[in-house]
Amino acid sequence: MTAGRLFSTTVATPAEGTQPVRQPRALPRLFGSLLLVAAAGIAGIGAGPAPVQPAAAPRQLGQIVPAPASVHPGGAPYTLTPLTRIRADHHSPQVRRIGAYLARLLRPSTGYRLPVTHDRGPGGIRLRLSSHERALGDEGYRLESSPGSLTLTARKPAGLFHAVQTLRQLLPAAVEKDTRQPGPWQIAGGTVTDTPRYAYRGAMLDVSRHFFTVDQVKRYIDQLPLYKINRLHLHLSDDQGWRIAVDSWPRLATYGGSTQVGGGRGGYYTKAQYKEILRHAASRYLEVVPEIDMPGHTNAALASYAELNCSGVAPPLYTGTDVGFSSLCVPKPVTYDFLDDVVRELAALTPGRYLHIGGDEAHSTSHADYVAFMDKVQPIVAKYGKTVVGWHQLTGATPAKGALAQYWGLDDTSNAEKAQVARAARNGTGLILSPADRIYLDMKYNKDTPLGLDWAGFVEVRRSYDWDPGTYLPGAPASAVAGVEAPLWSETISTSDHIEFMAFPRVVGVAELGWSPASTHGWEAYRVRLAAQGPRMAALGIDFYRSPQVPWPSG
Ligand code: NGO
Repeated sequence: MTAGRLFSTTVATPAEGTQPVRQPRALPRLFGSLLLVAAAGIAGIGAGPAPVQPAAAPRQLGQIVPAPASVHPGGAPYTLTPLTRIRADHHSPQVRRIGAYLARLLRPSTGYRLPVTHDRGPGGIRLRLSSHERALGDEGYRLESSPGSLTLTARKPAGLFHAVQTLRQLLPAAVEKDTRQPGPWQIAGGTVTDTPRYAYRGAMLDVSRHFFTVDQVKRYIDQLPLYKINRLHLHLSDDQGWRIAVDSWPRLATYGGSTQVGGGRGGYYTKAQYKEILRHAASRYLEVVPEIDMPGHTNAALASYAELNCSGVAPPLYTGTDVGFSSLCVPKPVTYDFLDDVVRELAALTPGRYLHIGGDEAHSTSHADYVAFMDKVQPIVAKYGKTVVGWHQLTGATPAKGALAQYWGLDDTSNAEKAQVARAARNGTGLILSPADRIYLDMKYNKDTPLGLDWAGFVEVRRSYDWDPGTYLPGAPASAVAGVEAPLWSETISTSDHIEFMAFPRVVGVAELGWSPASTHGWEAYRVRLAAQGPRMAALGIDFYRSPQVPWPSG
């Protein structure tokens, strides 16, 4: 239990010098327990009851999720007023867009005009980019709050964007509402300096088993960045549906995308629609990782083109939920012409660096064929300038240089399988950790959860949070871990409400595993901070699962 780092007792801000931390006037019950935990952390005596001392940090600064690397509370708060300006004091259009995004977030609930200006005057909310801030890296930021101004500083725009998310969380939850609220709108005095633990902090959405519209995907894209998630992996093809238009093989989408689990209408993204998703994701600093699953999970493609089948006969479309029965025809040359076209078109659409080639559950492909297939496909991905990502079965073949393997095993996956992944990691394959019995968002929370699957067991909120990516896979060097990703498979998921109920709040914990220093990790402190996110998620209209493990505020 090391929550003490969140509540550093050093109380210095450049603007105001050193001041005593002021005790908040009224502490809600939840905050009281958070302070006990924090005080225990400061004293280094574990999570038992402890006196609240030396002084309480202002409440908001202790509630940020993911926990920041360092928080120094201090001084009087910054207050938003009807005259507040947002000063994007940099020529970068990205900074101006972040300023406009912040204004759009704050205007409806505050009712203030919040003009976004380019001047460098004093006061207001200042968005600064500074190339000198090396320590802030690609995504880090500093937030300094004092009565005179609120200054966000970063080396890169992504850092400023994350700073804006912290700023949101420092305002009352009602700021997230889309109608005017009473305020006051104060941000506790102090400094937050923050950088992520991992560069890869992902969420995956399976748009194949059930199709999700552009608007549904955009809604999820709007929700994830609040917790500093920075990758959206889209599972674009599977047995039940091919969801992205490919000009050179048009039936993939028009026929292969025409249904879904249960036999509904399905759908697919035209290239223009897919670009709209990409644009929206980019505006939220989310890199999209597209996946075309192969050589298994390919019934939709095999049904669309007879020549892709070893038999030359196309199977019917599939609307069930079995896995492992389909395979591209490894010996046929047309398979690689097909994949060259698909990868070329998808890579051309993709601004991000990764292209996910699946590789899981190829139960209808022999091992020798699987290895031969991966040897042929990975160079195609490289040829079109992308880095391979594959499910961890890829480590049973020869992962390309620089590839990432996505581990989706369980705590009790065989040692041999874990060892194979760890060996690849020692040989330079990076790891994305998605242990299914920890962070598969489609696993039921408990036996009564109306949605989801349970093949990996029930995954309550604590279970999804209470593990360490750095030490999870025995024998894998901590430096091989690129990050974490929470997949949401959609066999039973077909609406935005479903997405939100299964993802929230578990994806918040995954975000914290990906962002926060290991030293801040601790369930007892986290559950209290997570509880404080309840009203914020509710204000955003997110229908999250009210886990009994979390002391949500009543009302
Ligand atoms: C597995 C399987 C998917 C299922 C999912 C359901 C992987 C990588 N392959 O995860 O096809 O949809 O479980 O939880």
